[in-house]
Amino acid sequence: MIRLHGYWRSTASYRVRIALNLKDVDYEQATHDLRTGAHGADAYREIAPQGLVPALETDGGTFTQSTAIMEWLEEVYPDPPLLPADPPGRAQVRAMVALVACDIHPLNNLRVLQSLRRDLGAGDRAVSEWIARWIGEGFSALEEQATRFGGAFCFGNSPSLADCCLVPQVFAAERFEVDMTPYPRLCAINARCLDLAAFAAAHPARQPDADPVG
Ligand SMILES: N[C@@H](CCC(=O)N[C@@H](CS)C(=O)NCC(=O)O)C(=O)O
Repeated sequence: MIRLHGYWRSTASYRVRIALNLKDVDYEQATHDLRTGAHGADAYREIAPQGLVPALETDGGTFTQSTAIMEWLEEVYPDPPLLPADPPGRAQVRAMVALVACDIHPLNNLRVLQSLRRDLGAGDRAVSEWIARWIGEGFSALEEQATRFGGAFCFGNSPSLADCCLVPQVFAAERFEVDMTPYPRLCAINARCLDLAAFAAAHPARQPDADPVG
């Protein structure tokens, strides 16, 4: 049994959905609506003490933090590999993962944006500039790293954990209307990924808890 606790529009959950799909692992989903604060419920904190999504319940334990979950998947389901075989390659992929997961995403997630508005009095324009700044700084560096180490994908010519992080972050950038034209390589990799069934099936709009279109 594998149950992914997530939310359709959560980019950290989206990362894990991609990795599960790439490894062809069956899973069920439990949704926690971030808009209503459902992720803060006591019952969910029993599963995930931080009250954040995603969390992965498995027969081998319950795990939190999307990057730890993806590394667990890599160890338990090694095929296909989402990390290169050689240590330098693995370090480069993990650096790209950290760039997105540690240096972009935390600055733009829901509770930080809520705090900017509520605690610091930021208005819509200031919040938009904040989001664009941190995504822009991160994507500028990631564009360069993907140029140095990438081919068809962020690293080399097969999908890796770096792509599992890139695609959801591009989704967020587009949702927040960040200009993506300075990052042609990231845009090309994102498009190539979304052509693959594993990435397409993980897209927020295709999740059972997604808002109906229209
Ligand atoms: N570092 C964590 C981040 C988890 C996280 O912030 N998840 C977001 C959704 S993408 C969340 O639960 N946000 C709720 C909130 O900020 O209140 C991970 O990679 O799993």
